[in-house]
Amino acid sequence: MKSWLDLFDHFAERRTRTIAQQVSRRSALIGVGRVLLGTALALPVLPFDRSSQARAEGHGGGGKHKDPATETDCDYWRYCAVDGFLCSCCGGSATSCPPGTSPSKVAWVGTCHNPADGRDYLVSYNDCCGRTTCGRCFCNTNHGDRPGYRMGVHNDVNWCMSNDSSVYHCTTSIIVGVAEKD
Ligand code: ABN
Repeated sequence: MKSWLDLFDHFAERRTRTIAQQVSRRSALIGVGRVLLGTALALPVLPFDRSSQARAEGHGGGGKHKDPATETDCDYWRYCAVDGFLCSCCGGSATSCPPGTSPSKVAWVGTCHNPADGRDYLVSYNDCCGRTTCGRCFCNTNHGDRPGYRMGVHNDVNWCMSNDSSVYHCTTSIIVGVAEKD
């Protein structure tokens, strides 16, 4: 008595022989080629979720580089030497303190390159004082910062220290000068 496996083998062999007799090698290869080409063309347009790739390339919220960056993004050019929470995310703007806070009397100053016009700008990073820490959009680019034992060139400092209230809220980035062109 033949088993199911033998019957299946027999059926498969008969089908293969019939197909081999009816279909030429060339048309079989053309068929396989069509299937491969169709797959290659169809797969890239299928609606896959590519958002993680976009985020890795910086087109999302916390990515590397976004072009052009806006004033709530840490990689916005004028934030090149900041250490603090961006006031633009805290109810103020890149250049103004949020309501209920006042700008620090002393500040850290950095030099940042503006890719839009190819010039270098002197940027004053004044802290905004008088309300508890904002906690949004922390940005720690710190270009030009040196270790704490070199106090005059160290930026991890609460610049509200000489205001009436030394409570730190967020940091602004105000252009105070432009470098001469070579
Ligand atoms: N300049 C921002 C800041 C505030 C408090 C402590 C460190 C840094």
